[in-house]
Amino acid sequence: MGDLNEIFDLERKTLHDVVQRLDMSRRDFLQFCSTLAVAMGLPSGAEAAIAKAIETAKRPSVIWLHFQECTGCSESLLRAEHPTLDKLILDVISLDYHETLMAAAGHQAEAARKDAMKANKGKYVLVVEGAIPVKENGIYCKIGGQTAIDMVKECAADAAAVIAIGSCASWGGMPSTGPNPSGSTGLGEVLGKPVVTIPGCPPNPYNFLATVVHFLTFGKLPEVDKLGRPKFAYSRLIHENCERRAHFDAGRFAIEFGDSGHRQGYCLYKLGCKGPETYANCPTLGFGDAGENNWPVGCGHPCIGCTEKGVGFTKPIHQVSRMINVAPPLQYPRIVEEQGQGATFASAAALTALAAAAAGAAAMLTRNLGLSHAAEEAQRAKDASKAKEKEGV
Ligand code: FSX
Ligand code: SF4
Ligand code: F3S
Repeated sequence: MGDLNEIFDLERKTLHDVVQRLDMSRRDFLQFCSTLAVAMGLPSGAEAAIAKAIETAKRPSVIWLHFQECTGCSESLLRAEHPTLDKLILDVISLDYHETLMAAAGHQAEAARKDAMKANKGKYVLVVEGAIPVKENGIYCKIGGQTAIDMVKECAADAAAVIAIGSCASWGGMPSTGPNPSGSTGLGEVLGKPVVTIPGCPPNPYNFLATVVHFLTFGKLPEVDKLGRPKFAYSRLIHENCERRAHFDAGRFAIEFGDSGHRQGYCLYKLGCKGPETYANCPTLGFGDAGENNWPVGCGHPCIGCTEKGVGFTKPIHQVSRMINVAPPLQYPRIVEEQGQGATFASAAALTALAAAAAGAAAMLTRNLGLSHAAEEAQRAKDASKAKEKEGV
């Protein structure tokens, strides 16, 4: 790690240069480096190493390919404000080929790609956006007469690092939704080896930036989970960090869009929120630099599980989520017994019976949550009358 004081030294020409080019104050630049360090879960002092890498490291050449997608990944990057993408292109990466952003077209564009590959052989970063169709030898997606399959294999052969950006490139995403007529799939499957994936539709631009800066700072890509996702961004369930979690725990749910629960910001579980089975840092990072709570659930829409293979674009949006590791409590004990209603043997027995029923039916909690409110109330009444029967009332 570098020495923070060295980086903070205003007299250093390089830092002065970099903040000039980024059009940021020195304080904002260092704050940007700290934010990235925190986002990556790096220890204190890492911000200095990041600042130094951005300041001095040679910008890696990036070749960015587009296949079956909506260009939302690039769009979300263009919405990153601190710093903006154009400044990042100049100062952090050298974007040598990007069909949407480059001025060149046709043969000129293809020549730019080949030149960048040749000049940076073994050193460039390949970023792939969009799914790759594999049916009929990949004829459903061609660029310059070359199939996506061939182009991606050609570009990956001499890349120093390969990153799949967005859910489409990570595992097929939206284009792979059934019946998937073109056989759309993810980059790793086509290359036959694991790649770093930054899923999300679109992905959070800071997760991509942090991954690239990690490569720049440490010369390697960050640690990933079994699906290739950087652990710093995808190791926690959305449900664990959601601001509506207290409502979930308290059993307060929006039942319909626009109902009073929805308007009061209650939990969206019963509207099909997939936060309980989706790993991503959306609640903590937010999107679009538009202030707090700017993420799907924060805006009142259930998470559709866009970062999660087998959930996003696979499960119906209204279907209730699988609970991976957190079941909501069915009830809490009263802290203070109500006045004049001391516990009797009969009520203690009833509580024991209820507790046993609750414990034995832990798996049913999840199922119960999927029931409509009316059905749930009916279920509760039934359980209560059963308990009374046992009590002999
Ligand atoms: Fe779109 Fe990217 Fe979704 Fe896919 O993002 S935002 S369809 S993940 O490949 O352009
Ligand atoms: Fe948040 Fe969704 Fe979990 Fe409710 S179910 S707490 S809205 S992530
Ligand atoms: Fe996607 Fe859910 Fe985050 S829909 S953007 S993973 S909140």
